[in-house]
Amino acid sequence: MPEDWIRFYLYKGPSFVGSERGFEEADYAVFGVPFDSTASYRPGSRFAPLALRNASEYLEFPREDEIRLADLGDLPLTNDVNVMLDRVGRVVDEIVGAGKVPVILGGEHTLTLSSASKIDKNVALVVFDAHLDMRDEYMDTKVNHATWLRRLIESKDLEKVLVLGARAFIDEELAFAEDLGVEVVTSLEIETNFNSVKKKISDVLSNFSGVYLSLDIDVLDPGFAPGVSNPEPGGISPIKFFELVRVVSAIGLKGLDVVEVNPVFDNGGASANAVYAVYAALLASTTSS
Ligand SMILES: [Mn+2]
Repeated sequence: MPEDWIRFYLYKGPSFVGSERGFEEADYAVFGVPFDSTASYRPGSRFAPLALRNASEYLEFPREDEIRLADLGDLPLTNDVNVMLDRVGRVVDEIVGAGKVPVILGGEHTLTLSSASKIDKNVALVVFDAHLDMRDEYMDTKVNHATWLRRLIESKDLEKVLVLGARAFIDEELAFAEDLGVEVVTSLEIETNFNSVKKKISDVLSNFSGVYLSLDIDVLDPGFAPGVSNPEPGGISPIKFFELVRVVSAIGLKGLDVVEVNPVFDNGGASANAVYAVYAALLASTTSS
């Protein structure tokens, strides 16, 4: 090929964990969703897919070659939440249809309403998040980053939903969670009772054939991860986060997303922790199967 010199001398920009693997050779298919149009406090998570790729190229990961992933690129920009959800669903369908696991780089949390709706029976939904995202309505809209989990539960019969690290919610959300059997583990429980929480999570998930894992990086304390759109004090530490991610992912990942990183407010901590959590999840899922 006459253009070989272009690939030899020049670099087209970061890919997730430096992957140059094609879709056919991958077990995990990564794509970005640069969308933050329903942001209520600090917009900017649309810049996260690029920031996560950038951070991922500078971190070092033992055994990263065991994780066979392809970075497919980003969805095109849109300001319409329904268009974004439709595109996420179409791409997830293609990836799952090819027998691969989707790994989604958000963007705001709303995207999970579409990706997690593709969950099969006997797959648990596990969400790490400071928030419950189960409001009925927020800032005059029904579909946004603060309501998506309620919309998902209303539209799909999920066998098990676990929310880990929660600490910021209103009474209406807690009541909805209790009524629908959503299990909520607070950040206080994780920080003060770590070993029993860890055992409880692995006991609950042992009955399932797989997990869809949604990682909202605001689950971490803002001291570790300041660059998120809605920082909430009193969060968990990275070491405990990675360990719980490992325990959950060892069940077998059927899908994963990492959301709410906001590079506009980040000092690098949120991006690096997000990438490391994804790496911990993929390695645990790969080596347990
Ligand atoms: Mn959140």
